[in-house]
Amino acid sequence: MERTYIMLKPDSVKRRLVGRIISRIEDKGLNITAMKMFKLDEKILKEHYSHIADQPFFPEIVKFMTSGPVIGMIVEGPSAVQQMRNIIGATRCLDADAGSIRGDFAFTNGENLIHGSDTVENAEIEIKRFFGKI
Ligand code: IDP
Ligand code: MG
Repeated sequence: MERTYIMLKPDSVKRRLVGRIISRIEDKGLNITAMKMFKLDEKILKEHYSHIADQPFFPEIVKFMTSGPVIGMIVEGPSAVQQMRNIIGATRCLDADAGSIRGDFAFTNGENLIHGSDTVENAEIEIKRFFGKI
């Protein structure tokens, strides 16, 4: 079964949207098979976000992503990676379709509530990064 790494960002927790976001994942028919709440540090963010680490907005992302706890999850199901990307919506809030998590709840490009792996290969790398061997 395909699996993906999902992470509810600090704004999901602060805005008390965790329950509603998890409901959307469950409503879709996907299974949450692991979940934990923890805090990120700059070192792991530089790994996880290596593709944007040289962007001018990266220091703000670090500040945001370390501003409170996140909730990491493994989500499983057929085509879990793409199903979750569809539920999450586009990165930029103005591009995210209504009905997607970001389309319905996010109003900035940085604070966009939720991370989902973009490929099956990256999902396995991210699961290993945040959950170890599981
Ligand atoms: P994704 O989360 O949709 O996969 P990525 O391109 O992987 O998008 O970027 C990772 C995260 O970096 C985004 O979710 C967002 O929080 C932040 N980010 C990306 N592009 C911008 C931008 O142009 N301005 C501010 N933050 C951004
Ligand atoms: Mg990404």
